[in-house]
Amino acid sequence: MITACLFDLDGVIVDTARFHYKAWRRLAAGLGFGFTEHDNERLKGVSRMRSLDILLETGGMTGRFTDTDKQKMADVKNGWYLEYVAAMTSSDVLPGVTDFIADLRRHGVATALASSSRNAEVILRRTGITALFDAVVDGNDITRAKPDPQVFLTAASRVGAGPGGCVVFEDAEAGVEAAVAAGMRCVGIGSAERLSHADAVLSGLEGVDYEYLKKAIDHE
Ligand code: B16
Ligand code: MG
Repeated sequence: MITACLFDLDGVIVDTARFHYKAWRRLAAGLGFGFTEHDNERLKGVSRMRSLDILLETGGMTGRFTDTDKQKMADVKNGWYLEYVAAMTSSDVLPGVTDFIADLRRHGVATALASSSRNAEVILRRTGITALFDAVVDGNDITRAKPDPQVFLTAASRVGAGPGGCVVFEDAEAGVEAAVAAGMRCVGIGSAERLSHADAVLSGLEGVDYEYLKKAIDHE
């Protein structure tokens, strides 16, 4: 039984991961070190301040800055990120997302956004998809970021669903871990090797509908 589907934002609904990467790489360049796409994988799904710590660790700069310096760096990165986001339109919604969510709702499945990002609302507005979700839970509503299950448990309770009836869609390892910790089923979006703890892995949501989802996660 599927009562609710909970969607991660970056990497599942929209491809903002490339904007996060561009902004973090720009910050790293300013600090004098390179930051590769491979390095960036570790930042997916985790909070802004944890991302900064991982970035500084990659550049061998752990412990070099005060908390105030780090807050300033995170603010600068976020300013650049928001400049990139300001140029987004409805064409940035990933293929299949709108049709899939509409089909879920036709079948009476509740839908919620469950993102670690504090910028989720602005991204939903820019791309015109706020109305696709019965509830929106983001980085402003939680105190513990993924891999903690808090964001998914909060989203489930907002739509009145128990964890056992929820299916999470996630592109980050930290997010899959969070879904498993919440006692929910999880569809990974991306590489099966990287997201090996998910119940099923898809390359994206294009062509996916409610019936397809039921078959994909049906292990019983
Ligand atoms: P912000 P998600 C996450 O969003 C991103 O994957 C992660 O890379 C980012 O650091 C985090 O949001 C915080 O984002 O700086 O915008 O608050 O994948 O959970 O939708
Ligand atoms: Mg993500």
